[in-house]
Amino acid sequence: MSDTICVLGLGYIGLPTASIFATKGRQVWGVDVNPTVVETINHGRIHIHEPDLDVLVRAAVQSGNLKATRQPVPAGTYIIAVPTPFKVTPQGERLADLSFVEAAARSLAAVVAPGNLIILESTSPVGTTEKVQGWVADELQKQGRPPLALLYAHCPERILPGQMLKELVANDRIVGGLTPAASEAAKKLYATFCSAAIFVTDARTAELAKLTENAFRDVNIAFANELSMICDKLQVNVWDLIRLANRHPRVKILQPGPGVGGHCIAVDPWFIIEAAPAEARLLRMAREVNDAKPQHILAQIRQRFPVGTTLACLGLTFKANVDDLRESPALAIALQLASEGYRVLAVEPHVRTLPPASQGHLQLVSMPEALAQAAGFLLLVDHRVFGELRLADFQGKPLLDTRGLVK
Ligand code: SAJ
Repeated sequence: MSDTICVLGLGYIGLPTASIFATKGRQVWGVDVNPTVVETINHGRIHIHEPDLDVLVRAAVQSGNLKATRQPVPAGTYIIAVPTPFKVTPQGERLADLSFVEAAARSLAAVVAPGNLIILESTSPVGTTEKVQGWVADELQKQGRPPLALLYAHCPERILPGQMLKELVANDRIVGGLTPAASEAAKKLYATFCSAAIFVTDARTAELAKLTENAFRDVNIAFANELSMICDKLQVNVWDLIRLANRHPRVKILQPGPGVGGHCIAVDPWFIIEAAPAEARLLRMAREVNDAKPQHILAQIRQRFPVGTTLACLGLTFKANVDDLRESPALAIALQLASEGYRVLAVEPHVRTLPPASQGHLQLVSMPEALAQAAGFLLLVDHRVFGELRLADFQGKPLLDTRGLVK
């Protein structure tokens, strides 16, 4: 049993992680509170989309090493990989919602044994690993069990949606234990599949490192988005500007777009802002700039196209070459236009059916259908396939290209 791994949360991080351990010969129990997810995985299928993940999960389940269940199972190592969203207070402040982490941690009290390693992979505010330790201890006490000597570490995931399986193996990792023994145990565990360097630090540094990485990207995207708004005002082509500025050896500006989506970059900086509101001024401003970008795009559309116009949105996903519509600024823009009385067509080659909330508001069409029916075009996602489009393809109809893709 000490070799067994129990992964709590079978989502975008937990499922690939559980599966890769299983394909490396470890006995893995995957735990999820959703019975449909458990059943799907036990049939060797997946409930999320990520290139090649289906093959990995099928191999893991068929080998007999990965089994899904609804309750934690006794194991040597527990990995918590549940969501850490934020909640918005009536005053508009965003505060980390650790309820899923707390529930997962408390659920472990029924199964843990002395010497077990408990790893928090979920992106979390500084101090959460210590809280996990507190929740497990509290729950043990409530259940009348004696305090146990357990090892705790934070090992943040860093994999990029769309390239998860490659990055799971190839990215350097940071492990931060509450004790040096916990760090060493966690390092040994990840060396099972991680072929890159594994750096050891303390839990608080590991927690802040992960948040810092995503905040760094958010600030840099905000710089690009702010530049694009400045350029709109000064009538300068922002794409030409960035291309030229990036010829400087120490300048590397990212790309503007219709906003920042997904579950990571638009969330994690808030965990730093919550902890150090007076200091994190730039981080807050970056979040506000990126969150305001869809409104800037909407204002441009309203200026160019009267209500009632048939518009074709090219791309709906939260970023290029993925089929993930969660927290997508492109989808939010398309739905907002539909609610204002535009007729909105959507060309989204990565999506076969729209989520229920979008059905009836947007109409999925092919590119030729969009070209035949739409009076105007909005390029919202820089999917590789749209890179083949040329201005001439739009037959003189107006195009608002939020990604600077069409030449
Ligand atoms: N975006 C731009 N312009 C750019 C780059 C991105 O507008 O130049 C937009 C995208 O369109 C998207 C959003 O930003 O809406 C985020 O996309 P992303 O590709 O930058 O990042 P994510 O959210 O898919 O994944 C990030 C990654 N973090 C970093 O690159 C520092 C990934 O490594 C993390 O594991 C992941 O967050 C996570 O789970 O935290």
